[in-house]
Amino acid sequence: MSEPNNKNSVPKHNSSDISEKLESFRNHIIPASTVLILTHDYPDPDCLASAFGIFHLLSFWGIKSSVISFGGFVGRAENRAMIRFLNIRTVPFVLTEIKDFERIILVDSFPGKGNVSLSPEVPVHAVMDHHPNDPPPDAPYFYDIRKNYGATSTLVTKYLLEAHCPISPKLATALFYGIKTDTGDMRREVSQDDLDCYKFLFDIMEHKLLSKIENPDRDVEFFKIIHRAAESAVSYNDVGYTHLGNVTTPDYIAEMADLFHSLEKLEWMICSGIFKNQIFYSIRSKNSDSAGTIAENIARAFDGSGGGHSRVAAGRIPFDTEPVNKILDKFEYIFKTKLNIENVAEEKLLS
Ligand SMILES: [Mn+2]
Repeated sequence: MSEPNNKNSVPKHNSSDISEKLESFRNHIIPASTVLILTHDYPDPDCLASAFGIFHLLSFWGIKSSVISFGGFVGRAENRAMIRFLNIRTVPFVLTEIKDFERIILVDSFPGKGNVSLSPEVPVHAVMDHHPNDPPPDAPYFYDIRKNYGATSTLVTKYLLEAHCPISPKLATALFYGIKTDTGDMRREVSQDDLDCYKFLFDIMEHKLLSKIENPDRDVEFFKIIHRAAESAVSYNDVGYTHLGNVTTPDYIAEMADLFHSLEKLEWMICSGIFKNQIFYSIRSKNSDSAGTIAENIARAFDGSGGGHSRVAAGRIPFDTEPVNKILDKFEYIFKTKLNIENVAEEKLLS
């Protein structure tokens, strides 16, 4: 496996733009010697790979002490395998001391969103994301937000290449997997840059490791969750919905949304579950451009947090003050209204 030193096969799009951004990013971070790289709370492969890439870039620039951290934990078996096989070292957010870090970088997430365990008053220094968020015009931090990108890993790959930072086979595997999962194997929201980086990384990654990551050993709980999801799944025309009850990791909610969404008759799939006094939900759509907006509107009705992309979105709703069943009823009522199915009869999804 060789390291990509020549840039002939490297995506050229917006390279001047990337070079300015890279310079600005560097100026915002250097000369710090301690950096916290933070992702959203229940990290997916795209944010893990992005953080891993930034970690490598910072160490290439001579920063000795940077730490990848997130507030929740990694529940999905594939993502646990990714961390294990690619040696991505992370530190739980509760074990970090903010004051120990001179700089804070958010990847694949945005300041003030409810899915990052950083108090809104703590200043961040850099934000790299592809979610549809707009920083205030006077934002004091560096930001590079590419709403047209399918993955933050694409942006990070371009930074690494522009900086001439070596990309090891393990790092390439992480970034490739980040792009692969966030674009649904190039199925949705893909830019030319995503595709170019995907092809570029394909040639230097470790394919056997990727196969191990994508086919991990699973615990019994996973199969019990599938059973539970299948038993409680209902449909309203082409909208599927299943509520998982209490789950041991919120990742199950996204996983079951993905799995059941592949059912041929469904356009939409919504999955909810309860974790730590919150209702987590995931929304999937095959053709619409409004999953993110719907997730955000639902969250707003409850003082929760939510959002995402046009076809993949999620959110969470706290229920400290009211009984969970009441909140769940209201949650169902709101998503039915948003999808114009409030008068459609409920059927068992798998009957
Ligand atoms: Mn992402």
